[in-house]
Amino acid sequence: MKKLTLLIMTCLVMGQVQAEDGSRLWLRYQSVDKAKVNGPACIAADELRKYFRGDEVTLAIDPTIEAEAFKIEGTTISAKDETGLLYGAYTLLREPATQGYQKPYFKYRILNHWDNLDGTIERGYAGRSIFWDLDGDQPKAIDAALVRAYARANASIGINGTVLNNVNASPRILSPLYINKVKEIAAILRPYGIKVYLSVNFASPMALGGLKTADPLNAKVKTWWKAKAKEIYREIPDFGGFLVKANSEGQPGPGDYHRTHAQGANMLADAVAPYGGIIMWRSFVYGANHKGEDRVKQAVSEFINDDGLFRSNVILQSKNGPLDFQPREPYAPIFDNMHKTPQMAELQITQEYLGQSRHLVYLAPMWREFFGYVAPERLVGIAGVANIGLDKNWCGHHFSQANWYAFGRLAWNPALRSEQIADEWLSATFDIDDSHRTPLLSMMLRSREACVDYMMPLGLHHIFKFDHHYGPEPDGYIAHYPLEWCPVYYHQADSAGIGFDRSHTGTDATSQYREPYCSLYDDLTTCPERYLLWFHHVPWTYRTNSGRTLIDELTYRYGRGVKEVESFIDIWHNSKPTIDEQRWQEVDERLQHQLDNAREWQKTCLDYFGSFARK
Ligand code: GCW
Repeated sequence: MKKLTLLIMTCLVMGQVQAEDGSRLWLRYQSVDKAKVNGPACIAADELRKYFRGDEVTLAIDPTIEAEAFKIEGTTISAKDETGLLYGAYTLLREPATQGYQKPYFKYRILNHWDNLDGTIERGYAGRSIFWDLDGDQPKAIDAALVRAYARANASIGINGTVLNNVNASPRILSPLYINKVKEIAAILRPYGIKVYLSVNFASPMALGGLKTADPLNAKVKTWWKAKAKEIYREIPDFGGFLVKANSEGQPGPGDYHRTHAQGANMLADAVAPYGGIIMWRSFVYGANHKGEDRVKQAVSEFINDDGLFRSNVILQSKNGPLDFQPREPYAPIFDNMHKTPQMAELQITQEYLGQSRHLVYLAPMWREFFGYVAPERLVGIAGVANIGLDKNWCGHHFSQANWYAFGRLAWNPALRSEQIADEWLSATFDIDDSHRTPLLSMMLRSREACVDYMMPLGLHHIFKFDHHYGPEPDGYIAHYPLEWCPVYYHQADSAGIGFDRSHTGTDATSQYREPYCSLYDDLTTCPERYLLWFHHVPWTYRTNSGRTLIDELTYRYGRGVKEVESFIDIWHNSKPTIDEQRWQEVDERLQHQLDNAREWQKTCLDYFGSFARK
């Protein structure tokens, strides 16, 4: 009898202990089921009833509070509606001592999924899409439980929108079959305060509607989009709107008909305006119209004449840097040049160029750096290219979860310090005490700078292997490729020196910046070293701030990056006793791999650059 009781008890306890495979993200609350919750039945109430450690909480609807905001007084959370209550509830669960009023900083806090309808994800490194796959030629059934878990994780950090498909968009997403699927997803996300948006292919009226043109000034085209918007809103009344990649990297757009971006965007804006929808129009456009122009200048050249011409429900969405999500870029000057157009920043969570989900690189410091140049008050929102897939731990690397978390927290409050965000995330994600948390925190905070050092220090950029954007290929050159896809174009190394002259003696990209940055970057002696080779072609014998010659400084920085990763491994090994086995092992394997990669970067780049410098 005694034995049996023991067995049953053991099973009960074991049943409660969930595997630490990372699937619970930062939401590892233990259920205590003791709080009495007063107020309306809603998700906030369910979460608090289950997980709040206090005895009683009250939820109150207060119509005078702004949408999405909340107030916590004592243990009463007040908000305009259930979404505000939910944000308040997650805040209280995270920080039980929170008091006072909070509201999200940005109106639009949106994830961009580059998910294709066949289940693959462009630049996804954590498995296949959580939304899409095919069953024969039909869309596969939506996994409602998974989508709900996704919604909960996003709501817990305040994300309020999601674009469900790749910006390289298949026209099929607008077919009735897929609109129905989107409706299903929207129904799961809605109670969590998350709106759905879709990326659309500008030529959809041709591909789906059988029209001969997608010219935005053509009456039939306009009518087609209006009818499509009506059809979508009939099914999904709170649909957010469209995200558009037009005339970029082979995608169709208004330029195909000699129309401007504003003409294209406005035609779509008019279609969704009656329902309160928005158009997020991307400025990531280069190539076609700008042969020979420095690629980092092209967005400004392409869009500047459209400033002031967009409808009020169009938002221009631009990547943080002018090139393409490099480990370090100066901010994109388009943010200085569009004065009458609402703007959003597109940040990339998925680490396409920062070791993907194999390297431990915490991105909050990079995004905070960007906000140091582009003040959040100049933006109406931020979009983050998601790093989420079907992998058990959602993001491939356990520490990549921190980037999803940090994106949400910064969208809520861009003034939060990287350190605070990392600290919150670590505390919620692992069961570690202060003495073990401090070194892990230090590892996270140093990790982005380490990545810059071992990949592309001193302003180097885009010296990645062709297409997969992972390893080094500084000698990359393919004659029949566009020059702006070739690494040699970006570093310009020769026997005299290295770097891209973007000053007034070169491409004059510096002139697109506002003062003081324009002058600061233009002058070799005042250009911050972190952007040195981005803006200048510098002799090998040039003395950097440390007194070292340029080649010695590069050598020093590559070495420093590698040493940092070695130190991360030490930190991780010291933390072994406090981290659960599975996650410890999985991170450890990846750190070893990161070290091998860092050494490969160091060797490949220094051998190659040294062959010019040390001639
Ligand atoms: O970062 C680059 C990627 C492409 C991507 C493109 C874009 C979705 O390498 O895969 O396409 O930019 O942002 O449109």
